[in-house]
Amino acid sequence: MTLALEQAARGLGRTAPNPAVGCVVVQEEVVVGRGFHPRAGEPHAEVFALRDAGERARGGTAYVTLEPCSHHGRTPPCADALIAAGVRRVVVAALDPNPLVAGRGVQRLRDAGIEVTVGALEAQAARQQAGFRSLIMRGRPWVVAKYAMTLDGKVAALNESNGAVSGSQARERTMRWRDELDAIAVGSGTLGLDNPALTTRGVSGGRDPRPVVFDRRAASDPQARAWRDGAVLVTAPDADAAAHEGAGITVQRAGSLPDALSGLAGLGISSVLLEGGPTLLSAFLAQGLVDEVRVFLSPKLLGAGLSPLTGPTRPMHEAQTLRDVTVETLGPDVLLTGLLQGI
Ligand code: AOF
Ligand code: ZN
Repeated sequence: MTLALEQAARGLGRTAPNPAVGCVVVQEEVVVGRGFHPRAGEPHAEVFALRDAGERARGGTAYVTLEPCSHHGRTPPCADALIAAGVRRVVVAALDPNPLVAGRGVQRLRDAGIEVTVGALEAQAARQQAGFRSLIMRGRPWVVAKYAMTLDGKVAALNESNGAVSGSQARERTMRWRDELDAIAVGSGTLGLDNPALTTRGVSGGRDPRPVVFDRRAASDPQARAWRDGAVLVTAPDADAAAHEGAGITVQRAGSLPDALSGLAGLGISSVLLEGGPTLLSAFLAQGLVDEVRVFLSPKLLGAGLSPLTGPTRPMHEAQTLRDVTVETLGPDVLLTGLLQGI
């Protein structure tokens, strides 16, 4: 299943609104087929793995990171493909929450006499499929907040916006996330101060996330670097966005952040990397709209500086506390991640 998850990861950032799914076919303890879902509309992971395995799939075991589908969508049911290939056993990481599947895939396999096990590396799979699961179960994208701060908790020096906080390995990791998530979001403040490109750089075979700019008044410069193909302006229902519309930018009107997120879901965006700044992040956090946090801590001290959040303050016993925390060192920096919502 670890190999299947690695296969699935190759589709991250490319499959929305579908999940990234991987499949590995094993015959007598030898891997004979590998596959992953490359993008919505193309065949599912099982089809590629079965093609790769050919006749060697007969009597073998298929490891799939998501329950094989039982419905005719843009592609025919994977459960039927596994049955036709003569697979003897199927190991599934996570059930498919899609109401069109939801257990029917497993049932179909069992009805055909195939032995099915569910739950292998389920937590890892669910986290990998967080965007898809969030779209299906909540009608909004999975939101990952990312920032880098100094040891004294500052994201920037005062009156300076472009000084990098963390080192090159942290930067490489951030670029990988940009490659893996559907969209990257910033507030109008960050757009105005930094004029960020919001692209993926230095990742081989990488692709850029869709830029999303939260700008309630539609006052941001329509010539800013972020406004490339596919960019989205999220603005108030009554804002004058004529200049942005004229520049070919997709304008998403919303009266609240939850509405904005449903709007992004409607555009097929299943995951969002929230990259700045403090005002936008504070608003998302205050409304319980951040699902996952990824923070780099760098061994630097600034004294006075900009905090990652603007408030409001909470008493310690009401602090928003991450679960499933991981800690990793990246050169001199520490990466801490955790969840604020379940998947
Ligand atoms: C699988 N294997 O690799 C994926 C699955 O429109 P379609 O035909 O692509 O179907 C999309 C649905 O299929 C999607 O919402 C999810 O329920 C499932 N995705 N299933 O067996 C795969 N990507
Ligand atoms: Zn399928």
